[in-house]
Amino acid sequence: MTTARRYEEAKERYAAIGVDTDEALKKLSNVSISMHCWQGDDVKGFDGDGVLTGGIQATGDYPGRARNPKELMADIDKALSLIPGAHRLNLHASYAIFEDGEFADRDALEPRHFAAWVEFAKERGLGIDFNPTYFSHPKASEFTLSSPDEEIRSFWIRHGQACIRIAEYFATELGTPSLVNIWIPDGYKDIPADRLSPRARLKDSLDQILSVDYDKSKVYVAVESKVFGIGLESYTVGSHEFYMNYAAQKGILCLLDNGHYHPTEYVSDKIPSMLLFYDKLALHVTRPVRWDSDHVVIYDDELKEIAKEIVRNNALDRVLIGLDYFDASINRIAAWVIGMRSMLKALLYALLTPNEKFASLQKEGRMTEVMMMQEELKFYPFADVWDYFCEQKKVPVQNEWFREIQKYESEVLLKRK
Ligand code: RNT
Ligand code: ZN
Repeated sequence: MTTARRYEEAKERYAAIGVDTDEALKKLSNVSISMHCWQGDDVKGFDGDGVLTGGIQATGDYPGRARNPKELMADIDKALSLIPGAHRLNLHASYAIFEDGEFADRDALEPRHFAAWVEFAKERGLGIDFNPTYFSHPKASEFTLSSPDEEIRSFWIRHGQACIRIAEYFATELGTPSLVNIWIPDGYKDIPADRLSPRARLKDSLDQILSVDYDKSKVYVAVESKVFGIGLESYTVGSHEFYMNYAAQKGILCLLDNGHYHPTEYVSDKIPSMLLFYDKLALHVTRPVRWDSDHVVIYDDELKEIAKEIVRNNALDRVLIGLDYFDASINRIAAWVIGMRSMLKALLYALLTPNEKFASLQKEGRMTEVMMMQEELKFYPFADVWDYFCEQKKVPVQNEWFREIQKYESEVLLKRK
């Protein structure tokens, strides 16, 4: 049976429970996910020795890592060609591209160091989001924005300010706002004597970063909290409460990374609360396995719950979805494709749910029916709608995309020695 025929049958089944599949696909078409460049090279970047610090880890040594801007761009292109829809690129400051012999330290970065990325994005119609890089740098060996060393702290404040200017340049050039997400690794391995002072310094540093004059309709600044990092297990300066209060007071965004909470705590449950108090919310979607391991995003229960909270609260235009993981143990381009396709699938699943009907059943206390229908829905012909979407967007349907990966691996990746 053709994909179109299967779609027609699925459409009828969904229509019978009040779900319009055409409408769902239209909404899905408008969704842009920010794809993180750092999956392509194990978070090494181009401006240093490539040693990843900051209490995060990319493990594995699968062949074919992108070693320079040209290779990374080619790999991103390959990935995007296998992902349905129009998306965005998420860059880190450490991915600055320097012309021959030139070098600028993180506090001296300028828009022109990202001109090649803008050109790349323009040609492909991508927006760009941005992240200051507060790790993998000699001045980040201990603390950054919360450093007691004023010289180090001001270096990193200047870095944050530089990143806002660069993001404004992205937004202006590309005609779409740029999210600047601030995450710092600062913390202590063991029980600190003073929990307040580092946070007071972080607060002051953020104030100084935000004091630069920037266009708030072009640049959205977000802060990303964390519970702990490797080697920093006892205390994290940028905790959830710290940033949630800071963001609320300053009118900036919170970014929730679902690997950054206690293992029994769910970001899906936090989304509606955030939506009641903030105009916009940013996400780093990842998959924590026992810790903040940043495994590839797959179509699992929490991903589906996250997607449901975005969709059924009509927040597709208020939640800025970005992915954040780095798996070096498998084909890195496949890792991107699986994560991006999984995120889109989860959103589609949520769009194909009779959300209003479920909400009214809940209101009437008919929770047995809610459970029954939620279980029945799992076996509706969801895959037929997804396949049709891929076909419409002219990307390979089902596992056909993997053939492209195999070809690229043997023709390109395995030659990178
Ligand atoms: C680290 C944070 C942060 C990084 C990226 C590379 O725990 O999740 O977002 O993963 O910025
Ligand atoms: Zn993150």
